[in-house]
Amino acid sequence: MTASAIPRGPGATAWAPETVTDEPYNAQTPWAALAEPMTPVGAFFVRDHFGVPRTTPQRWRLRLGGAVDAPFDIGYDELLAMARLELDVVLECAGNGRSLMTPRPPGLQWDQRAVGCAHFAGVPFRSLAERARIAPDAVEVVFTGADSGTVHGRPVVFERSLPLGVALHPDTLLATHMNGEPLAPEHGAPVRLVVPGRYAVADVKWLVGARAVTEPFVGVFQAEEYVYVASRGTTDGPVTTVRVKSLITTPEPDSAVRRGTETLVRGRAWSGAGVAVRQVEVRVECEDEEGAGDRDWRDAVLEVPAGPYAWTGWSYLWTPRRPGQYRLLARATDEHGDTQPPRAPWNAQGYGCNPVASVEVVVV
Ligand SMILES: Nc1nc2c(c(=O)[nH]1)N[C@H]1C(S)=C(S)[C@@H](COP(=O)(O)O)O[C@H]1N2
Ligand SMILES: [Mo]
Repeated sequence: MTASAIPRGPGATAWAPETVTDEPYNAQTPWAALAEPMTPVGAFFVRDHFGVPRTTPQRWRLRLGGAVDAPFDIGYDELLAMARLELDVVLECAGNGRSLMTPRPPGLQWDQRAVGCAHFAGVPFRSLAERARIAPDAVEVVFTGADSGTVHGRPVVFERSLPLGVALHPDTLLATHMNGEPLAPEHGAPVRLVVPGRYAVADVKWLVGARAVTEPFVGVFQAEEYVYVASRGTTDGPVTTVRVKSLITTPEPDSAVRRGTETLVRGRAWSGAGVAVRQVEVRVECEDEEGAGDRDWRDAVLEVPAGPYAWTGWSYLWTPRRPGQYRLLARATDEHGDTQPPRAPWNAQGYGCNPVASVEVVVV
């Protein structure tokens, strides 16, 4: 998918994300926008911990330092002049779907829509790291945002680290553009990190610093928040790779479908770290009448994704026979054989919630 295929112009401003909290501003992607192959910027979910720090491309500088031989600063124009890379990437908040967990963990009560897929353009971080010459004993790179605030009563700057191998991956991007436009303020203008296939907390917005470190970083957003705690079925530790997941985008939840009408059930599926979606299955359950629904899982038709880090569109043709209350279920499996579990794998902070997708509709 190219940036030019993204609907823009007057219609683009009609999109607005659905507010979850006002201060700081957090919002999820509306259902209609999730039906688009690339999520319009104006509809893309927003996750801010401290609010938007304002800067301009003219004033912006990025400092590369820490355990490096040749620390340096770089400005926006110089960054734009470097060799560029374009990638379609799914961004998903690690807390996406938290409201589906029982008992409900504290935190933002996202439903399933703290997710979007966009076309990013920028410069691989690796190009800058080569110039700085990272020391041989460095183990991680800490990325610093321009935003700060108070967490657990302590002053904190937004910082996250990546293992050296991930930071230096050729697709780890210092993004300047999203869907063909310079980054919007709420999405990290002028430069943010985009780490394909990792939960989006890795994608530090309003990036102003990157420093190599010789000991693992233990900042608040690394070692206290965005950590699996008391996980059922998985080991504890910081959130990393995105888990395989799907979303049913049409019909929308609680909508009405006509009996006897061919209905195209549609959705999206994705997994982490460039791992392809191999299969999406759909199941239709009727809640009113025993046996009226189709209790088997059936294969959906997969579209070809725009790239290794983009989501996969899928569809399934359904003709409801009887009126009643129905539940549509979707289950994605990736090429590693990982599949969505029937129930959310619970953990205390509510991360990595990837149960089978479900939508309730009424057949009239
Ligand atoms: N500097 C900074 N970067 C940040 C955050 C933040 O609060 N400050 N939030 C992170 C989280 S938790 C997510 S899910 C993504 C959300 O990116 P978006 O708002 O562009 O959708 O940004 C990440 N990068
Ligand atoms: Mo997030």
